[in-house]
Amino acid sequence: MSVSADLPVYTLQALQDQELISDPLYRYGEEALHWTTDVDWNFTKEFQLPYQMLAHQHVHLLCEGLDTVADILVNGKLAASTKNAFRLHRVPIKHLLQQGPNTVLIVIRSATQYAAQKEDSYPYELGRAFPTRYNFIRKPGSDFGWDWGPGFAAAGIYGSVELHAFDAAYLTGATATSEQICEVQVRVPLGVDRWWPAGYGPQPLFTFLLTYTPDDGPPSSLRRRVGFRTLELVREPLRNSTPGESFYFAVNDVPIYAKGANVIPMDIFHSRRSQRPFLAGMIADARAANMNMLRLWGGGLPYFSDLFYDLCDEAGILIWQEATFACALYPRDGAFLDEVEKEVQYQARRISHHACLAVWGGNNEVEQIVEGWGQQKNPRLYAVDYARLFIDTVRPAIQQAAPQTPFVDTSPNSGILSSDPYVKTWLPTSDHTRGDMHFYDYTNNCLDLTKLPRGKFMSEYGVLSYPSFVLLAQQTSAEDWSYDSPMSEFRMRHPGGNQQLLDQLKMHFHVPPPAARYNDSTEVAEAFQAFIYLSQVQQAMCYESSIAYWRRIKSDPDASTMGVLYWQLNDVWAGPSWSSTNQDVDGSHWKPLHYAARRFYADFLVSGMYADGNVDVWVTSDLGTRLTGTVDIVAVPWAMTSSHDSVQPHVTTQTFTLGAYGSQRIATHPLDSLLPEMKDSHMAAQPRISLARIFQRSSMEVTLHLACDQVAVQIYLDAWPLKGRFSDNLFSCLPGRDVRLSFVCSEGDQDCSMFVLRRLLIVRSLGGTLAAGAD
Ligand code: BMA
Repeated sequence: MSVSADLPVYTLQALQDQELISDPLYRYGEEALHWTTDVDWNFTKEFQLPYQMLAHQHVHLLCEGLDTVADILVNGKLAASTKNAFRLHRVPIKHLLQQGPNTVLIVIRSATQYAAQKEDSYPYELGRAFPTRYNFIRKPGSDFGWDWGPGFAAAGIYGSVELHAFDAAYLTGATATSEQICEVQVRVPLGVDRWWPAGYGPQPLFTFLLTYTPDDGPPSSLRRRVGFRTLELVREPLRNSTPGESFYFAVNDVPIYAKGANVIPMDIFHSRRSQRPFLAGMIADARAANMNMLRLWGGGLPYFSDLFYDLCDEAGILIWQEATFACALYPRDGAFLDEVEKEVQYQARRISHHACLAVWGGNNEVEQIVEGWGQQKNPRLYAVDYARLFIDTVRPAIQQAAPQTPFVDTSPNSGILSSDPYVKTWLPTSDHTRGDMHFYDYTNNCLDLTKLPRGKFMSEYGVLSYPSFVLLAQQTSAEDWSYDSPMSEFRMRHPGGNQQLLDQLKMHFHVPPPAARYNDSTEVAEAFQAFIYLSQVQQAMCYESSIAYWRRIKSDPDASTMGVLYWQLNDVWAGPSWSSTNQDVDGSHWKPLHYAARRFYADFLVSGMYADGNVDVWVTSDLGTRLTGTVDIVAVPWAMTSSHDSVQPHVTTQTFTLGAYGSQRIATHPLDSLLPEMKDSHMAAQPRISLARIFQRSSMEVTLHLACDQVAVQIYLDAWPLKGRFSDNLFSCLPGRDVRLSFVCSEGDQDCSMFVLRRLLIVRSLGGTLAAGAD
């Protein structure tokens, strides 16, 4: 079987495009296509050699994104063998070329077979969090499957394959043709406009052109855009001799509160969604949610294209850049370390000039494996392995190219005793008094703030939810639509995830019974959609409650929390995960969490918490100016209606003055005082939410007025497949007080008329689903 395809491409993508297979993500496609991982694939290109090419001194074949283990043959002769998807392979082939027709054949070997051979021949066991052997091959680990996505371990080329003919040395940026490295120092005038992360200032960028003229050849030039700023990772003792040390980024000497998320691969096939609209779309999603930092997580393909970093420079999105290691111990034989060194050098040279680059991370959760699994087996062996790879190989390779960029050897980490020599503390990675933390709690009530660690920097935190039904329905069929269906079990990749999710939901809501309890398929589909909606509302409530808490305690000496990057921003299929955006055909589709993120990451945040009969109200600011103002604390009785004699909300107004970048509690009210006579008012049945008004504001924007006859909360609107964003979502509506919002269509060829919106509009609210007594 052979098909033709343009690069970049992956095998299954090419077969799907030629309709030789159906969507690999549909139902059990992953199982049906398992055979494709155990075979080799040939990528062949026949071409006429451009005239005069052989007149040049050198002809190189440049292969970018060759995934992964491959033999490159030119006219049937082996030119090179590669085994690293993260390197640019430069292969001299002049000696194999001929005038006229030529053939390049790239045989990509089965990644699973290769990894198995490597593991079987490795002298001792290497622990990992997932069953697949992803730690024995330099390929994105999550390609083999992860706890949020399927594993196709597909073969492909996510970059380009090009012929380069030249005589003299020329500038290449990251890799010099003959490995000569030249360093260029640029004197920057003192008052140069500084680059700032989003929310802290503008992002002025300067283009410089570097030209190199060798004695024996034509000049070559390199264009780079840079932003000037200072950036530090501040790890210093805390005030009031509080045990521990700080962990925050300071840009131009201003402490930054990092607000963002973790990024997983854009797609199961790395050739897809690497184009500008997708990358710009994801960064726009981050900016729309008031984020200023993204962590490019080390378990997938964290090395994005140059364009991605350019877009982050422009948007003021700081990058926590991780090297490609996660949740496993890795080999340390010479060949492996050599591959890693070359890979990390290449990537560090390629991206380290970007203003957005805040920190380089050596790996994701590898120390946790040393700490856990390694500790049981042979702690010294695995600690030495760890140091050989991350301290003696990865770190120097990065520091050589990016000496100015802070480095952390792992995440979560508990700090270092010294940076030169670089000596780890090896303290427990769960130590909240120093470094960054990863926090997941699948048993306790996610709204119980007493269960949250007061970490210095929460670089991972997450709660599961289901993908939006409108997208899940594209990849499943009606018989799958129940949370206890075999398909829901198949798609839930977090062990025990469905039960954990159900248990958490039961703490907060009435959960609709599973499919078996219904008579007809409509009821089954409706119940499943209600379950999905509840899982998404719960996720948004948990993140809003926890992240507002971690923002509040930034000024608390023994907490000094200075960042939250929640798990995870994006998705690779319609499956249960921690994401805030679903993957949709031509971009992303926001889950309720992403609309909530826009609120809980706002530069100025008013938040409340209930504890011991009291309601505390806080104001928190990431703005560099002093703020004064008032906050209305509105207590709304569930029984409120639109009738004139209905009980009304109780408003308490609180004034405040808040210093720059401050966070403080401005009021504490006993709950009884906030709603004296309303304590035992209960929500009536499902509130009726109606479209009071709708009109076309412009060709791309529709305005809606929603009205409700009862108090309605967690109202979620969806208009899929119409592409666009609501100006707000997951909000409350009070009877007699219409909610006005708009829907702005995304660019592109779609009918954005109010009639289409009205027809597609789905409105959900909590209504009768609240657990009895849960006021
Ligand atoms: C952390 C991450 C990922 C994982 C996530 C959710 O371990 O680093 O490996 O997907 O938690 O379990």
